[in-house]
Amino acid sequence: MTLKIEQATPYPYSFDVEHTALVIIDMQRDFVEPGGFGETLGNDVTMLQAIIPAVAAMLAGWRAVGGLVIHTREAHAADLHDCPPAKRLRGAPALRIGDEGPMGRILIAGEPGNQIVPALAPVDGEWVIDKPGKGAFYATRLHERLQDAGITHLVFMGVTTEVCVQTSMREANDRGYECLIVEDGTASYFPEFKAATLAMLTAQGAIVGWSATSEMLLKEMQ
Ligand code: C5J
Repeated sequence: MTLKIEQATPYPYSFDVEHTALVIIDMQRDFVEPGGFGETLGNDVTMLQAIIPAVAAMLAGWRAVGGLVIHTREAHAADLHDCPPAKRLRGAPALRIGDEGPMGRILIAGEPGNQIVPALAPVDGEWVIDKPGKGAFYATRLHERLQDAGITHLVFMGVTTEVCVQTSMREANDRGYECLIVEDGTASYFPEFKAATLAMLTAQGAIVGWSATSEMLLKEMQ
C-alpha cells in the first residue's frame, strides 16, 4: 500500500507501509513521569505527557495497517560499562545516571523508570531497542535489522525532539532512509527547541527529512 502525504513539509512524502517503520523514541517513564531522568535535570515533564494521546492514536493506526513498530529506550547496563563518564558526570542533576531514584536506578535497563509508559506499551512482534546513546543507531544493531527487514522509510515520534529524536533522524538520514517526523507526536521540554528542530530538519528541500501531523497520516492510512 503506497500512501502520499500531500500536505507534508516541505513537499509531499510518499511511503509504502510494507517498507516503512514507525519509530517511537524513548517514550519511557524516565522522561515522562516525575522522579525520572528528565525531572532530575530540572525539567517540567508535563510538557512531554501532552503528546501521549497523539502518539497513541498514531500507534493504533499503524498497528491497524500492519506496519512495523519500533520502540527505543535510552538505557544503560547496570554496571554502567556503556555510559561514558562524560555523560554521567556532566552538569549538576539532582540524581545521576545509575543513582537510585523513586522509579529505580536512573536510566538503567530493566528498572521501572526505564519502561515505556503504559499507554504506549509494546506488544508482541514490535521491536524494543535499548540504546546507550542519544541516537538509535549508535551501538545498536538497528540498521542491520532494518536492512534485513527491507525497511527504506522511517516515521519518527517521541522525545525529546531536539535530542534523541533529532539525533536518530539524522543518523537514519545518513544511512539512506527517507524520514518523516510527526509534528504533534514529538515534544521537547523547550517548545522553542521543538519549533527550531522541525524547521531545520525540513529546510533546504528536506535536508534531513519531512514533517507532517498525525491527522494527515491517519487520514491517508484509513
Ligand atoms: C535526552 C532523549 N533528552 N531521549 N534524551 O537526554 O531525548
